[in-house]
Amino acid sequence: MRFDGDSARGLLAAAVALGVGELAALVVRPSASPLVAVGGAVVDTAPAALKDFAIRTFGVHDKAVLLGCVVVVVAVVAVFVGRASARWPLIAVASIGCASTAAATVAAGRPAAGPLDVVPSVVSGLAGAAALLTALACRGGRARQRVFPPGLLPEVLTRSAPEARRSAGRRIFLAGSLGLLVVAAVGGVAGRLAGSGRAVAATFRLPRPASPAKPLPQGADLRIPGLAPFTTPNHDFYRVDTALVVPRIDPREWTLRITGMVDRPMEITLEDLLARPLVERDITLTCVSNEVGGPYAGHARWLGAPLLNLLREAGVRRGADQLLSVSADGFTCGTPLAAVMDGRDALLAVAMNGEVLPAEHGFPARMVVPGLYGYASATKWVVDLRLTTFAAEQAYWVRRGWAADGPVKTMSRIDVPAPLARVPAGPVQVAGVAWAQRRGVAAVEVRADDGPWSPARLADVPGIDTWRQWVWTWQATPGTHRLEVRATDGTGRTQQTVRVPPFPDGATGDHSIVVTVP
Ligand SMILES: Nc1nc2c(c(=O)[nH]1)N[C@H]1C(S)=C(S)[C@@H](COP(=O)(O)O)O[C@H]1N2
Ligand SMILES: [Mo]
Repeated sequence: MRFDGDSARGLLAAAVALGVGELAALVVRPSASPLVAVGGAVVDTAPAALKDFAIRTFGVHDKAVLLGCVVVVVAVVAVFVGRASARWPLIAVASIGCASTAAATVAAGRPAAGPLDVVPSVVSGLAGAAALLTALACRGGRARQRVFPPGLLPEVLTRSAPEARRSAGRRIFLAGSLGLLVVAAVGGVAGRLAGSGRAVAATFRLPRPASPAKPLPQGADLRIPGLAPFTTPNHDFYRVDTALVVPRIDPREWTLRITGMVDRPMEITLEDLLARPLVERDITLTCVSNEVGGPYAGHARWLGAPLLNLLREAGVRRGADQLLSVSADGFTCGTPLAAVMDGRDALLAVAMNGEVLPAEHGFPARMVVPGLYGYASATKWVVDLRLTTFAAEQAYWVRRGWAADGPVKTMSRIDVPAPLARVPAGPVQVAGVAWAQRRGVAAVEVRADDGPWSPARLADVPGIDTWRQWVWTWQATPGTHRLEVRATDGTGRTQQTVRVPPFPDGATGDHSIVVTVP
């Protein structure tokens, strides 16, 4: 296919449409942008295997990659529309209309969408069509005559004008479109940045915990370079969610409803929540999508209200077995009620490592339940707690085939040396983390080249709900070697060595790395 003026016209129209759509979304609602709405719908409808692949391959960049793909698809379609526009201008305009209507429909159907959410898509379509028609008019020739009856266009754009004035008109159009594009691009980016600043502006003071966490034991952090620190700083904490745009919630307007199978439905404000006795606990959070040796695990000290007390106040009815939590962007999580009520530190958290929750991690409030993977327990931007049954309602990932219950599997990981590192001969520190929330890590063993297992030295831990650092000294000899780790939990069970992928209930298998000793 040749790239020519027709294709360029299509691309220009698409770029103007997308840019204007972003700009309009700034005024309406960031997630109402046609790009974000369609991207979000793709996320929600994509098959589980594809999502699994995206998380595995692109990691935290999965969202950028997805939006990039949507833009590429739009660009390809735009080239075809541009090429068709010379012969069939009305069909080209109609297809822009269809695309914009489709985007508007998708935007209106997104969770938490209001009636205004169609506006960015509609405005975007109008801008795209206007850009295409103007470009056609500038081009002149037969296509122009077919779309524009004589006398409709400004004289500078028409044949009757002298060539010099006509090309001046074309230049004005080109400059105008480029100007619009720059405004839209700059406005879009600046708006998104301003949006991130807004949440920081409206924040709140954290109360003191009624029940502070025990100080971390001296030896919790082995402080080995390259080893994940015991407490993960907030800005390094992994992020996994379906939100293409981070929800920005005004804490003054936030409320949490407790409904469903309860005797006394409740609605509490953030002020109510902060006035309750809050507890502070050390809990390690892990993601079911984490591959063996993967990075989706982090540790933080959380401050929050025990869910148990809240639910007791609401009065859970007999028969309920699922706590369905709903986030401001429509994501849902199904937590076994038994896990929330069995006395573990299931929290409605407002702070992470001494700071209000970062926007990316659920500001102003999220759930944290030790021992369950995040998809089944850790709803960020939570606004609804619905008491229900597993038989009656399925949560977001369960509808997509993931297990309804999500207990964390015992897992261990080698952080140092790095995979494929070159290490000197002689004693080498091999170190990493292991986790088995709710059961605790009782032992970690390491071996080289399928030799005998040796016990690693375990760091101290504050309890059974956190990960545990470990270190082992290996006598390295020249050659290429494979180092392998496995953990045993507090019940005496050693982690499953059979390799299974994350879908549908979490990966298993021993982590191993290969290193070279010169
Ligand atoms: N609203 C919302 N909450 C969510 C998710 C999500 O997609 N949306 N993902 C869950 C998953 S799969 C995990 S592993 C944890 C990750 O929490 P983090 O991003 O703070 O590390 O959040 C959970 N809470
Ligand atoms: Mo997850």
